[in-house]
Amino acid sequence: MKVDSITLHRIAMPLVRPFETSFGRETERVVLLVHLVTDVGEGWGECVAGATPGYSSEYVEGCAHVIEHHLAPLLFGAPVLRAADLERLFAPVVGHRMAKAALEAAVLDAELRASGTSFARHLGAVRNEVDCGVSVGISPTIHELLDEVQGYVDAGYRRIKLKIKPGWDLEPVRRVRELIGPDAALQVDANTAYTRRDIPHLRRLDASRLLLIEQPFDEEDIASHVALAQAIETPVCLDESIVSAGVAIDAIERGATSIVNVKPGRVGGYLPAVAIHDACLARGIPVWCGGMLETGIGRAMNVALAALPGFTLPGDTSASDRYYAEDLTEPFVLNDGRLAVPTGPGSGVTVRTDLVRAWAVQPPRLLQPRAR
Ligand code: SMG
Ligand code: MG
Repeated sequence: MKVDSITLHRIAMPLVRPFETSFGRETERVVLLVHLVTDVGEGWGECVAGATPGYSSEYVEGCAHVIEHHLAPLLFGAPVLRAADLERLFAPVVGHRMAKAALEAAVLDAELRASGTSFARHLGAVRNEVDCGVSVGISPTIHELLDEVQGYVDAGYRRIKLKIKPGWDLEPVRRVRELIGPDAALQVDANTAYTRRDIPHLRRLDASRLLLIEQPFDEEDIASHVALAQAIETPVCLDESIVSAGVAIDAIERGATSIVNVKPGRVGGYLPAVAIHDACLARGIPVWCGGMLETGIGRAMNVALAALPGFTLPGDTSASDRYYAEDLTEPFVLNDGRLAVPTGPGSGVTVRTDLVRAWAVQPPRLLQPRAR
């Protein structure tokens, strides 16, 4: 394959309700989309970076810059391009995994559409639908939290994840456990809001019989996660810390994580995500698919990934209407707490270019090779 052009689209989509985590509150999602035109057809990719570097060091404008000035020239310069070669092709650019993942998704989409293969088939999916969980933000009051959770339980979600932070942890978690009953799957995500000094406090979460506690400490602080895992009964699950298969294996071997959240954007793409899945499967470590409030484009690909055999826990792969009144593709609709894995070529979904235009916050940026 040869890439003829890359168009970067910046759009903003209003969220159906604000999403608050330990690091901030979002009312809309600003999304960077990548549209490739190649000699074999077109492909779309979605970048999971946020508008600001509040969750990760990457953010929309940084990703757009590194794509335009550093990654696109590598793509245009490749004599024969294959998605499987991208990790090596992009190796001269250090980090910037979310930007790389957006391009990888678009290259994979174009390649698989051209060969008539679905993401699911290509990645190694073994299921045609996946169990879905939902991630519930920090609420202004416990009453509103319980209302929101009840709505998701009624909708059929198979697992609830609560965002926690110091001052919003033991009591909301206890009340939600009380609401949903002792057998319902419940987990928490701190997005690095605690420090090692909080271990005695976090141990008190054991009483709520959680499936796991996700990323309580700084992403570079593996040692504190080891200390917590030794002190607590609740399994510790890393998210932000896991940026590659090597880091995942190291964290597992050190006892920092006994379950892994796999997010393609965080690890540089779907193929690196499959490598982490494989490493975890080989070590008996369950994985689940994380979410970054994706539009239908990223959601389609995530749902395909979540259908691999090692994804044994429900993911943050919620239905489109949990995030958006209108999605960028045909909507993903929950059926008995599950989403169907798309079967069509590539991502299997169709991007509504009318909405890409209508929701644009900047004119599209067209990138082309200088000369061939
Ligand atoms: O896509 O449903 C979703 C969001 C899931 O909680 C979610 N993601 O750390 O796991 C996480 C957070 C990060 C998103 S904040 C931009
Ligand atoms: Mg997380």
